Amino acid sequence: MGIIKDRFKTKADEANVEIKALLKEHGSKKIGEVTLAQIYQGMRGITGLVTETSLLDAQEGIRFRGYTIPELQEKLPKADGGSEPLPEGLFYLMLIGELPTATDVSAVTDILQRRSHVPNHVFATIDALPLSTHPMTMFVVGIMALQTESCFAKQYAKGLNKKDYWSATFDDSMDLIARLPRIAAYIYRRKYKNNEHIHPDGLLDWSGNLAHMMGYDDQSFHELMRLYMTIHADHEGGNVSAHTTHLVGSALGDAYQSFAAGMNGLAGPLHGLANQEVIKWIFEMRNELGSENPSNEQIAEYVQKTLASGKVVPGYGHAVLRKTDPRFTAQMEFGKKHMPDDPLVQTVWNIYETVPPILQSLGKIKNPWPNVDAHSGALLVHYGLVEYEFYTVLFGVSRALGVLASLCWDRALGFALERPKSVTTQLVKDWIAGNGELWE
Ligand code: NMX
Ligand code: MLT
Repeated sequence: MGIIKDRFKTKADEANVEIKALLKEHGSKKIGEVTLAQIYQGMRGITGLVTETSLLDAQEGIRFRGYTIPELQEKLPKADGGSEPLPEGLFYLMLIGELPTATDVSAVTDILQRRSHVPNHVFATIDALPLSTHPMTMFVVGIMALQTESCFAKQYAKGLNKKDYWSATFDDSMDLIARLPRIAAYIYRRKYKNNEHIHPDGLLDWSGNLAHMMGYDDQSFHELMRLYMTIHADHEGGNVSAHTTHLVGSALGDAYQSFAAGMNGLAGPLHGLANQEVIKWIFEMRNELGSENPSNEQIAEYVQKTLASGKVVPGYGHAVLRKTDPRFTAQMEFGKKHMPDDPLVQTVWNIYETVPPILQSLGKIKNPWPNVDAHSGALLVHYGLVEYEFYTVLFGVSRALGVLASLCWDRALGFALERPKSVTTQLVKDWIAGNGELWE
């Protein structure tokens, strides 16, 4: 086994012993109550999953293995001459549970470079789709075409011992993460750059290489990609993409099937597609107003119009967070450092001043503050990446780091098939009338 895989196995063995003892002693303790409203309203606030890689605090935002985003920016190793963390380091942290050294990060980068070959049939499968296909559809199709390479599926078909599930899942996860930048860049160049492709550069880091293959070699864009791939990687286990990956994996779907399912979840406009929706919404507002610099009053009017037409204001609100998303703040800091005078970035900041009081005044929105998607597109547009339908693919490449690290943990900890109980409204009515129960 490789050094990273050995370390993962040691950590997983320790965790298994610890969790067994914990459940033996405390397994029957109650952790909360569930109201009827919660089961009709998206299971908000019901603790029902264990995800080791990160934890979300409603006020403070995400912590990856205990570290906030500013702490990651300070503590994780950087590329030579760079100041943003290398996402390979965050992957190591999520997988192993300890901060990596620069040598550990190089080891991850080396593994990902060595495993990055994408077989030709994957490109041919993507090529079979019409050019008008949404990039997220191409991405999912590409991932599923790659499923032919699954070690887990092949080994399971031959007869795989339960104790070895984690090992094949680990190999699949590494392979898949290594190959995603090539698939994403292929989709980008095929759809938007005349199908003219750029070879990978074996000397670059994982996200630097993605930027390079897409055709962006500005060092400050490489820095943006490193930050982008770090902050989008994980958001604990209950979000749609993480939860879906975990759910499909719980039926022993391999990493390709599980991640592709998660990516279909990310492609929804209330989840990852919101990053394209934000820029589309701002471009439409600028078009309608005929101005690149709408005033706060004009923005407020446009927001009211959006709400009056029964649409959400994209990039605002969150199912768990109750404050400005620290991922928004990290991107705002990047904007202040690299492009403080960019009119689109300034518009994003003006929207930040304008939208929260309006949403707050409606009285029903639990979080009027911006989430990660409110800012990301404007930074990409600054570097010329204006094709906003592609943005969710970038989110997806990053999200692989968190959900696949988690999938490795799911298999290593022997997590069970996920199968919650559902009920009918008739059963609810019977229960209210005093007949029967809603639980077993
Ligand atoms: N604009 C307009 N209305 C909103 C917004 C918003 N940004 N956010 C919430 N609401 C509405 C929501 O639709 C619901 O209305 P109704 O009762 O009529 O159905 C009401 O406010 C209460 O919703 P909440 O409980 O505050 O939010 P919930 O947890 O249901 O939904 C989101 C969370 C993220 C789905 C919601 O805030 C939203 O639709 N935001 C815009 C889309 C977005 O930015 N999504 C990206 C999330 C981050 N990500 O990357 O995944
Ligand atoms: C995410 O990054 O997954 C989103 O913020 C959505 C969520 O956490 O529910």
